[in-house]
Amino acid sequence: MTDLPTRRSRRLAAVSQASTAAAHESTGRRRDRHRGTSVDQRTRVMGILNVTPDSFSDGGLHQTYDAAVQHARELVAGGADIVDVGGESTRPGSERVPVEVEQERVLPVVRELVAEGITVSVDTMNAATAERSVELGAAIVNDVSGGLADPDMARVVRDTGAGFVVMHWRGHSDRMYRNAEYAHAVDEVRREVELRVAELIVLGVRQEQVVIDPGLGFAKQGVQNWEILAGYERFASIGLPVLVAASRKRFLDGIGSAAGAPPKDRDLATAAISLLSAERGAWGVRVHDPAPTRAVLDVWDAWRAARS
Ligand code: PMM
Repeated sequence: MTDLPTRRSRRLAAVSQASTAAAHESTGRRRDRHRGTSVDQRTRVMGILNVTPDSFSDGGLHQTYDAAVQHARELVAGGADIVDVGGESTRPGSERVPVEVEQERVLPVVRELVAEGITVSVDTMNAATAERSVELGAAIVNDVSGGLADPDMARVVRDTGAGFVVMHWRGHSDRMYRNAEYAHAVDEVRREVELRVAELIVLGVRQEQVVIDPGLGFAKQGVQNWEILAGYERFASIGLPVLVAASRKRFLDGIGSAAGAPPKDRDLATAAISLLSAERGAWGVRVHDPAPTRAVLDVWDAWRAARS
């Protein structure tokens, strides 16, 4: 932490201490026993709460405060360890929403969930939203741009000490697929993630704060997503915890469900990816419906517990 003199900075420093502890608690990590690829820790289930009118799978379903809080409780009842609250859709082609609108959507919900003792992550590309959310008690900032969309994000993460999900990103949703060109997707995504983390470390973010995410569906088309999943170990070998966020994404269409079926029919395929990710030691999986994922992870836990 830097030594900052203002009242606001002192408040941030207090938040920082609390949220660093919470982030380490929720990441299950301590500096001395951090192992990105270990399989002896439980994979966390991050339940998705989109307080948006237009997210690809659950847009409009949890748009009011009451509906959002209710759904968060359902996510926890279904087995979520963390609730990831977002107020801006990143679906392909979506436009940015004003930061005030995003904050009106997410901040009251973050406040309430924290008050209910739920571990909260805030899904935002805006530093101001991240900062307010952490002040309200969010433990983790989940930024699909890995801090690239807002030049102030690294400072907020550094000063608050929050956990930071750094996703692979090649630009905003309006040009997402134009950027999906790779000679070798795994090598290039890995290199870009590693570079982004190195930049963040230079900006003062601590390695212990970071979880990496290869960004399935973001500037990746069809089979490129499968290549990324099949290359899981290459991402894990960066040495940082990995979040896998495949839930209901388009590349799952027709696998475990009929081709063209609605996104919510992809939960079985999502759960299979959760299991394969857990088996490889993923830090967490981000899902719309925690129940099927929780079920397969419980099976995995029971399987491991019986090992002699
Ligand atoms: N995908 C979406 C939103 N946030 N965050 C992370 N870390 N990784 C993702 O792949 C990701 C994300 C896409 O929209 P959704 O909220 O409906 O899944």
